[in-house]
Amino acid sequence: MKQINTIRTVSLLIVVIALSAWQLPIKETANNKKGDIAMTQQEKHVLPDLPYAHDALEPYIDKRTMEIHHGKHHQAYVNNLNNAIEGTELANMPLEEIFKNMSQYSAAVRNNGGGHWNHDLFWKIMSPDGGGKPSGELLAAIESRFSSFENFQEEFNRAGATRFGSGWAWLIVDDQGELHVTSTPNQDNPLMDVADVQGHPILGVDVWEHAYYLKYQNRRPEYLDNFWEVINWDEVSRRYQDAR
Ligand code: MN3
Repeated sequence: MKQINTIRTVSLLIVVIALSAWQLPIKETANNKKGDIAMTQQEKHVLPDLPYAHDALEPYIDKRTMEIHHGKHHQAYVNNLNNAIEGTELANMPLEEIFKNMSQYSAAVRNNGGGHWNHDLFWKIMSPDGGGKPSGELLAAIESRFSSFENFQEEFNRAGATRFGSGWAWLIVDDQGELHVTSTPNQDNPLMDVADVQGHPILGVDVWEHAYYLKYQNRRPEYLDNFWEVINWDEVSRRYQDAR
């Protein structure tokens, strides 16, 4: 019995010593690690899920384009953005805040921050149940600003078709609540202080070749015509109300 007690005590001691020896350095590492992980989780931007299947926008936007566009291009913007802001003051700043002073930051933050934000909007303002026209206040505002919905479509398509090289066409709401059609090069957007025309985007179309080339090749205007078939007007209207 005494022997068992001694063994028990010795074993317990060994366990306690082992634990404290193990815990001290581990605890420190664990704290550091935990800190890093927690910060990292806070800092990291993540690729949003598509709100529909890759083939859901067929026949207007093909499955393969959606797979590459979302899974490769958008993912790359997210990864490169995270790399560009890691350990900087921008790591915990919302993109919209960064855009306000975009001219002060690097091209990597501008291209990849814009790329992430723009595509996040793009996936959401499309839907397999989209198309048609908006209704209510947004339709009234479009008709009042552009004379008719058809005129607005023409102006928007023209903005997309005439944007030289890569970029985006937008419908934005300015500080006075007025609608404007505009376009930006590369991954810029109208929230950025570098944009010629600034405002809050409520609708945007990606006119980079990667958005349409597999299905439409060089026929950007045809892609733009078909884009209207997948616009999620409920989401655009929601953004219109938010922006005002
Ligand atoms: Mn794109």
